[in-house]
Amino acid sequence: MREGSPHAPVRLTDYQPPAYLLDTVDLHFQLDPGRTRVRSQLALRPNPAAEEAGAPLVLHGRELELLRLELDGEALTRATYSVDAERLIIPEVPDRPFTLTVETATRPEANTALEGLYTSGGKLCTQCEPEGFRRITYFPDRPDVLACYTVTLEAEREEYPVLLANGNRVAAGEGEEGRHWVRWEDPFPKPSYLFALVAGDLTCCTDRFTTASGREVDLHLYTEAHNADRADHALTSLKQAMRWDEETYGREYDLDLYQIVAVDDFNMGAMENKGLNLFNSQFVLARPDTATDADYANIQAVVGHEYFHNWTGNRITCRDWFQLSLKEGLTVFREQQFSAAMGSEAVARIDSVDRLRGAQFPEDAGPTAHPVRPSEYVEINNFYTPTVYEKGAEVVRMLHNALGPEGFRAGCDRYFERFDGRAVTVEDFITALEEANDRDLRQFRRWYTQAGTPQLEVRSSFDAEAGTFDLCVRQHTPATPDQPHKEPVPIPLAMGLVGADGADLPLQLEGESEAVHGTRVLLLHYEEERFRFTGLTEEPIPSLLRGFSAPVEVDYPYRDAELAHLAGHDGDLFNRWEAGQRLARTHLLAQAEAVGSGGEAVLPDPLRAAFTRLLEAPPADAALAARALMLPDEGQLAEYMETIDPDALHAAREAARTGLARELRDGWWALRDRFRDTGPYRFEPEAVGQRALANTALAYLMAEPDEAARAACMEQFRQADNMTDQLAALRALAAADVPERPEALDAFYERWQDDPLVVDKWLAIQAASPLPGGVERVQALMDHPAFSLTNPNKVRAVIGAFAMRNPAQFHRPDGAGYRLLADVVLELDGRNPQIAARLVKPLTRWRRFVPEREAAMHAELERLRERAGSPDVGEMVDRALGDEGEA
Ligand code: 0A1
Ligand code: ZN
Repeated sequence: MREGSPHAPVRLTDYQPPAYLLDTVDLHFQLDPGRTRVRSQLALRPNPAAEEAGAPLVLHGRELELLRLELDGEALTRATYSVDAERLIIPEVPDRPFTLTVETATRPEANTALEGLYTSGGKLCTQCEPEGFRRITYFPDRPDVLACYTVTLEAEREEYPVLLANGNRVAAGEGEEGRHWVRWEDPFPKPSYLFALVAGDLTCCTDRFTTASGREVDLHLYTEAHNADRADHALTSLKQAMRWDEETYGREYDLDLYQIVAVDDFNMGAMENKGLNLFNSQFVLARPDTATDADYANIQAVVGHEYFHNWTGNRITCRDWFQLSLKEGLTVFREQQFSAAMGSEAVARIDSVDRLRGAQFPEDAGPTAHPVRPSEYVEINNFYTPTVYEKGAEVVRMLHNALGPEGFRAGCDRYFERFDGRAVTVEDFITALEEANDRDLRQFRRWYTQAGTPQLEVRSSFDAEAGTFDLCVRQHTPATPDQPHKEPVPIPLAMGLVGADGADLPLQLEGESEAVHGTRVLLLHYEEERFRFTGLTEEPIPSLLRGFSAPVEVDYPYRDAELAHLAGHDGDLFNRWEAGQRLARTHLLAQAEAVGSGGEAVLPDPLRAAFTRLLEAPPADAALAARALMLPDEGQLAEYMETIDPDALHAAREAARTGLARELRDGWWALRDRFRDTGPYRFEPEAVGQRALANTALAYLMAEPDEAARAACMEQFRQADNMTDQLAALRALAAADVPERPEALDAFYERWQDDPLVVDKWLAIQAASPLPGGVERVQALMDHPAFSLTNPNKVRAVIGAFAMRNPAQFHRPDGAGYRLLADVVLELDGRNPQIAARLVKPLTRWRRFVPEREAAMHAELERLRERAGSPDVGEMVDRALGDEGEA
């Protein structure tokens, strides 16, 4: 049980430069899964920039066995240092360069937290960001201490024929008793969080890349032998990313070797360790029959993301963890640009905005809201959030749009030049942009320090006689924890005025001598601003926030006909999609309200009309068409309800979905027939879009599963030569109460039971199925031999899918869903607190729900507060309970 609040927060304002600098690190690992010995030699010297001279030397360390400690070759006696659960402190060290030798032991096999050195599927591997290195040896484990590493790995040859670390392989040899060793040298100074090693029996898939300046880079992707035929797509993606970064940012890769290793047990998606990326196998392995289009797209994005970190994160790193978004926001933005360049720009934008609104907007509106650059934390692992990543990327995007592509590139050039090899702050990045563009971005900095999603209230009036159209725009950011009062932020509002024929009208503001054609950006600075457009001969429809030009919520009283017009004609493809979503949202919320007051939900007429039009003339880009034909999900709709009633929302959405299925049946069949056959599997935008469209049609047909639909679905399930189509059929069957359901689920498991990544899909589909009995289904899945609490992918597939993608079942009125989630959190709390803490998230929004759900969620949070021991879960629960948490 946690007593009071034993974990003191770390504050940005307490930052102090390190008292000692590190020039080189020489590490020697005697690898063994049971007990690994680590000898470390640190070449240290006092930091001339330190606040005080002669400060104690503080090294971090956790769960380590200390075997030896020497300073300049002399053993330190017990009286000359102190050591506790978190730190080793040597109060007196020389006032000149000195060498510290530390020998420690750790137990990789017993490491269930998957931070530091651990085992995964017979391999030994590491995860050091953010504070995992301190579980390997005593060390100044902070990102502003950079050093050059030499690493010698020694292990049994038979079990661990492959020994990898960062940088270049410089030597190797035989040891005694069947052991061997390999030495690696990384010429680039790096912080400890970018250290990595891997030891195991791995197959190497190779490729090559010639950089723009003509250097040859070896690309090595390591997998287990049976997965060697799943490496092609990741290697292709890596080469695309390398080329793209050269062309777009002028950034070349800097080592002669780039290594990627796939591991099955991984807390996150992937990790950008210098020259040796570690990937959750989910984000690297793909073959058409085992991976879906979504997997292919994710792999391309994540491979790109980790590669882009080489400059934004590794060459230039973060001074402290408050600056996390300096590397993550910027890298997600670069990843988004890359994904857009590899496919359809509008679709890429829709998908990233969907992620932002699905996860970040709710976070920003709840008790765990925090600024892109937080000012304090208890457990930094809790701050790898949608706000730091996705909102951080939106802030960089606004800077990009404000400066223009050339200005932004010039600013980035300046940033790379000025700060290469250093650990810096968000402030340094913005200053580089300002200087290169001779611009003042002072007000812009607020986006980093102020939490909450700004609400833009836009009102208009048209004066036919004068030919003027007035827009009044007010911004307001709701209060968030610890930030009751908000300042206005600069908001680039990209907009256009759409005429009756669907074309953009000329935009001429009062006082301007010329009109602008197409989109223009109104830069908002104040709480309220007014704009008068002149020279209009017809009443326009405003198309606001084109391309989602800022991470804000727009409130404008659109009429149905206006939204329908925009959905059909807006020149901005993002807003064309957005108009359809807004129309659907308005009506689904109205239906939910009706259900809440005892009525019955129906398919609203404007929705039927909109879908009829879409089915008659779908947008030319099939992927875009597929997204336009999807109703906003319950999670997103919930955000717009005053008080969330999950049952009413589910009933309203189901009524619309089944209504569309029933009433537009011929249209769905025709759509499916038209786009079904995409030939042999290829991951290309057009084929991906067509599969998405045909499978959207199948999902609607299965929403009202008559015999023909069931037969077609089963046929697709059996005949599909790719996982995208097979899984789409299985998902539709798993969501329907039809006799084919168990048959298909069993056949799928039978076929794929030896393939963990495919089994994850099988688990997730069942956990996310809205059919009644969700809690019992999840309990049964947890008892299934395929499930394991020690593998984060399995936990995410079952518990994550249930709690985050199955609102109808998770929010069961008796609270059984909440209880189940809290039970799992408690089981994981002592083993893998990072994963446990992430699962608390859905409960943190308890205050938004109807009273009985609110009470049931609250009760589970109280139980967690009583029983959970980790600071990770403790911090999440305390924040969720707010003031009550401090009692
Ligand atoms: N820097 C990685 C994300 C990451 C963070 C923490 C991890 O383990 C605790 C692992 C990966 C990225 O942004 O890709
Ligand atoms: Zn990242």
